[in-house]
Amino acid sequence: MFQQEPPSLGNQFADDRVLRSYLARVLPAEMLAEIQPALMELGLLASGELYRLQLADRLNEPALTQWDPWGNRIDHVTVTPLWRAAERVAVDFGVVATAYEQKHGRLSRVHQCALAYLFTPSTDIYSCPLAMTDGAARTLLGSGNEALIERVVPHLITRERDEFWTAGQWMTEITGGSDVGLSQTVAVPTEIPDQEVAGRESHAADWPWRLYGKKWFASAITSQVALTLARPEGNPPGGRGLALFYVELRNETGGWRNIEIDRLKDKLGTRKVPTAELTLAGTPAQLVKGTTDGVRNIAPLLNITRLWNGISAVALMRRGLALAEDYAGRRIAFGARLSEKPLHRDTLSGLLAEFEAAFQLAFHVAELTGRSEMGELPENEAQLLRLLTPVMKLTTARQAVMVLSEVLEAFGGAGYVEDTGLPQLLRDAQVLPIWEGTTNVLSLDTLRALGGASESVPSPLQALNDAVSNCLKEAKDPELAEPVSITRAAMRHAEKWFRRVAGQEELEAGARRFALTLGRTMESALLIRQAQWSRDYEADGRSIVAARRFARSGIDLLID
Ligand code: MFK
Repeated sequence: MFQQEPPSLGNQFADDRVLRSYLARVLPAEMLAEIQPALMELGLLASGELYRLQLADRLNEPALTQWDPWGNRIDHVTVTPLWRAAERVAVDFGVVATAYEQKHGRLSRVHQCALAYLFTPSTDIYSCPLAMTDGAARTLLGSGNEALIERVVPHLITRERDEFWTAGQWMTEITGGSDVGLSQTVAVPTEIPDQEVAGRESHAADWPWRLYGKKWFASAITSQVALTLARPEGNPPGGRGLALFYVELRNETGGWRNIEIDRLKDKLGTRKVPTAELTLAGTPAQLVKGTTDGVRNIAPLLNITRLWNGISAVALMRRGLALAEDYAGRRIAFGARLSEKPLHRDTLSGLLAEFEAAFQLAFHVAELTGRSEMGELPENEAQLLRLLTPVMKLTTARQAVMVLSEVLEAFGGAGYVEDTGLPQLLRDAQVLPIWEGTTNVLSLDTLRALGGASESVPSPLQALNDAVSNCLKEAKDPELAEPVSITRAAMRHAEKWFRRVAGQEELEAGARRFALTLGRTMESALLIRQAQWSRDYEADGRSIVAARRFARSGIDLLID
């Protein structure tokens, strides 16, 4: 009887030419030598123990038990075995901590993103609570709230398993999904009896607000703490009338602090993540920073989780391609291995080019984020980071959905069959363009980052133009001449289009094509730079092939 050999994974660090070549270019050799053993170890876990557990754990899902047998409301949530293992691995490898220890200064973010990239595909989106934890740490550190920084941040960035807390983010409400300013949760000041304030007998003085409302999509509800938005009574409508609050989910005896879990969300993918619908029924809370401007104050969290979204997008693409490439060497059809079939090879190399380009952009934003966190970004590059964060998130998320859909097809029917574990890749990827800002919302954020419409080219766009030119300057190989000229033309076209439609309705109507064009243009430029480096220092022409393929695949999506 015929039995098909399944795809298998090698060490996910050792086998990843794209990651290794990138790290070799951007990291000093001593740093790479120092961090490489842990990356190897994580690459081995990702292809071995964690991957096996992921396949074995396929049918397990988190569960909510709302009542005990005796009529008490308990809202007990269990998570899957892989999730429990993933937390331990994340803490041991410092998947959040590395970015805050800053052992390697501005490159610590790149190091952390390399860990997150290796960690993500075999851990069933445990990256969600890690992204939120990272975003909360960054937000609190920037808030100037010394009491919260001292009390909370050490738990978020620790390498001690028993000390580790994850953070949640509760922004989304049924009224205000993307339009967060429509949120209806209210914050009411607590009346604190004088003697409590004086004697500190209760915790009322530590929790001067109570929150009332419903959150429609709270991130993993297993977190110890959360950042959320609510409108202090009497504040005006809109995002400016919201304030940013800090919440601890459970009291000293483990009971919920006036939080009810109405249900876990029943989603297309990311099914292992216990995202939930909540009622806040007088939840004790503290202000993080002022009584207004909640949207602006939570923005650092959004920008970090958008970086994670991009790293997750390239990590899932890489996983799909690793499996598809391995399988192509094993599967025989029409008289030969798929890897020997020109059409199959051509299909995979198109996907590889998309992945390589996306990888460069996601990690470039990590580089800029790391420099920003060290206070090393000049104004023009700070504007570039603000612009590239939404551009990168939306571009890589769309690429992930396209690539993973094709990856499933590369397995034929097996890609559509659940117990191969493959369909989960596409389902999980499909969330990437939705949460943390949809493609359209982030296209509008791209316009916001450009400072609104203006007749002249705004300086963030100039900063992007400069960044593209700097990358292209490095290309000397004649094979890169064509991609260089396509990329230059796309950048010029984007600037010209922006100037022409400034102030007109066409600007908003075309914002998505514009943002994707910026994303793909920057990806192309970065890939060209990497390809030249790889030819010069590694005598490897494979990224040149990818750069040529990517540039020809349509990077200018604007329609005049
Ligand atoms: C692997 C990852 C796993 C993730 C797991 C997720 C699980 C949880 C699921 C979710 O709930 S995901 C939901 C995430 N939701 C969003 O991302 C919201 C999407 N909507 C937006 O991003 C809108 O653009 C926004 C809510 C920000 C619009 O709100 P407003 O109130 O209309 O914004 P406005 O008035 O333009 O901006 C307010 C201020 O914030 C402005 O500053 P100023 O007050 O100084 O003028 C803006 O410049 C600033 N701002 C907005 N976005 C910013 C920002 N600043 C920096 N960076 C940004 N991204």
